[in-house]
Amino acid sequence: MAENYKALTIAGSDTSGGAGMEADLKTFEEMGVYGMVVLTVIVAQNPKDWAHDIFPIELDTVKRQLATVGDGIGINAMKTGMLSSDKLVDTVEEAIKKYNFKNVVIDPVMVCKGIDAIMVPEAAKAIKAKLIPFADVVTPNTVEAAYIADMEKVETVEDIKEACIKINKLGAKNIIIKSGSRVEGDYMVDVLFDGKDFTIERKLKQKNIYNSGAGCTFSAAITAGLAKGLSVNEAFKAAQNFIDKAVANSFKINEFTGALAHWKTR
Ligand code: PXL
Repeated sequence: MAENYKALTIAGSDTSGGAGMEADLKTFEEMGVYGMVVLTVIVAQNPKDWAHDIFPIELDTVKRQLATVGDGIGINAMKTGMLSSDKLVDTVEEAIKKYNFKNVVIDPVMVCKGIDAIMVPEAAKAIKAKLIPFADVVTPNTVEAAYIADMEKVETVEDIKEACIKINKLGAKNIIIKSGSRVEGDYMVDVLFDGKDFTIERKLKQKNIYNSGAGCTFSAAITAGLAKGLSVNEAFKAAQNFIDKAVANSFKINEFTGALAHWKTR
């Protein structure tokens, strides 16, 4: 029998399908990994203005889902996504310890596309204190990296490197900061720091694309790579290839936003 790899996402549902656990599951599937979900919140968008409303799942329901996977199945790797309260973050921390989850990828979702204010400050504080120390890989964007590293701003490659070192000191083993479109200029950079060496990938910014859900997808692709037994460096490269194709083929879904084409590496 062929070996099967299992990955878990502890994340919210983006009803519109582009981000959150929808992006994670599509990515796991495309990368040949069996995906499972512990649902934390449901995000519904207002059809009139696309404002996001967040509906949390009961904490006990989250715990039951964690037991299903932790006690009932087992995993090769996991990631986190939207965790909208400090209690939820505590629950996830307890589960990582209790079920001894390995290959833990923390995507410290604190901001959504377009808005750079931290959504839920108590949850962000808890993610920094409780989850960053357990991370085999943490995948912040530059806004989240600035928050975690306690820096005023992260806007240049030098800032990114400084943030990586600071976040490593908090206990995260590997830090991957994706600049996306937030760093100035024609190029974007993805930086991996393993506590010793930096791997820096510079790419021309793609034009006329949508990148909603790109953060979730990138982090899910790294998780899938780790689930398959790749090293962090190999998983980083594989995730870049995956995200580049998905973004290059992104498409408009309505007057407000577009989505990635997760199937383009087939
Ligand atoms: O991209 C951040 C994100 C994560 N998770 C869910 C979301 C969003 C952004 O909309 O809806 C569920």
